[in-house]
Amino acid sequence: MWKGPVVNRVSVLFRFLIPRFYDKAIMSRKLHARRIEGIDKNIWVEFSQMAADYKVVNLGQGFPDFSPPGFIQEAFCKAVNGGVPMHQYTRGFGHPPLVKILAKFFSRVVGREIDPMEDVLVTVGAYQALFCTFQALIDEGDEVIIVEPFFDCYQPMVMMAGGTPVYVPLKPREGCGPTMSSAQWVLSPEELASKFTPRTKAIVINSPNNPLGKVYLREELQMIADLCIKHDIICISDEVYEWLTYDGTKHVKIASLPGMWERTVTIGSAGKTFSATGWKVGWAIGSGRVVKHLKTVHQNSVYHCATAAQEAVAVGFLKEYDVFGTEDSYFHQLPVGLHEKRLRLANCLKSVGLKPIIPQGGYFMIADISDIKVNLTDPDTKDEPYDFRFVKWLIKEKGLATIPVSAFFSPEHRENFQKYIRFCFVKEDSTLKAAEDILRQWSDSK
Ligand code: IK2
Repeated sequence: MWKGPVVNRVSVLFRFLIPRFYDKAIMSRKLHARRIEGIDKNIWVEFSQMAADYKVVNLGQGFPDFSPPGFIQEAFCKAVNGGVPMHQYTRGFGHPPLVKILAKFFSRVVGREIDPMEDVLVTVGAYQALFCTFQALIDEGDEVIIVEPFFDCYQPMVMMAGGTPVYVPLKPREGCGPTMSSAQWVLSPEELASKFTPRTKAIVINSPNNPLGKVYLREELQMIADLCIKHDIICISDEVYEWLTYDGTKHVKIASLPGMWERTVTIGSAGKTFSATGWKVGWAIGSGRVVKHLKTVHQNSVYHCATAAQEAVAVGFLKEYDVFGTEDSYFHQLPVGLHEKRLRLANCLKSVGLKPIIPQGGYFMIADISDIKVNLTDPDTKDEPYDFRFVKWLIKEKGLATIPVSAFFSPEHRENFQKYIRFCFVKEDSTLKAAEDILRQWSDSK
């Protein structure tokens, strides 16, 4: 006979004989922390699942459906076969070979000496670099200016840190012709200036921008930099698509402008850089005075990223350092290949009556769907924004996955941006062809 304490026996009986009652009894207290209230929805979770469930042609989430370049795959294999140290912990703030080459590489780009041990933090993708930045720098009551449209995670991350997002939109200039470019979407300097208050702690910018593809000009960055300096705030600059620009557009690092190094955290991603999004290696680079606080969050949360993946990324950057600016560089080859895909997608979208906005950078294209008439009758989606309903219909009825653009806007402004959907073009030509076939067949059947 079981001899446990009476309380335990009663508890076990209670638990196994009356499970429903027991569950209710323990679940009646509030389980979740306040910081996660209202941020449980996530477009990547929702739409990636739908794309998988419906076995679609996937121009949704931003990942290449082709292999990374051979040299980086070989580097990974070599790392994995490289003996015991490659399978064990390395330095928590970044594998030494990786932080050294990141510092060397970006010293050249930013035009100043970057200290590998002080100024660089390696993270689990750019996502974790963003998380560490917001957690380390934003306090309860701080305001963070976010430029719309924005990569969706900025908003929940600011809120989780206790901050308040304050939005300022990029808007299309008046009188744009029928073919619009992301260059025509601009910030109003007056509107931006009006968002600064004594509580403003930081601004988040993203160039090239996801989803619009806007690449900020030096003058636009200078205007933002002047405000950052005037109001003594931090600039969080998400530059994960920094090598992907088209038609001669140049990406400029805001950290390279006078007075900005000390107050800028620049976020990067090896996943985007080397077409290996599953490796989840990213980084934050900035003055050691700022980055040391990100390290505090990192050491108390993730602590360490996969050693072999970091080793491979280091080898990739070492190679790129030597060929930088030449045709042998992957940072040259990838945008050259994507330029063709971008034109191809734009032509196809136009031919079926969608109005694409031609991106200057990145690997997404948004298109205006307002001229396409579709009878959206699914009762399950009736309370959702129009673009969400449209994208779900396109997945279910036509087998093509895209992403609704209102997800990249604040709840306050979402309503005004329900007429766009986002296409990802970092895909094999065969995938783009399959998407074209779907769109053309649909267009012919109307
Ligand atoms: N910052 C931006 C601007 C990103 O686009 C991403 C990755 N986005 O990919 C999903 C999509 O838009 O389809 C990140 C940060 C995160 O990058 P990483 O994968 O390195 O964490």
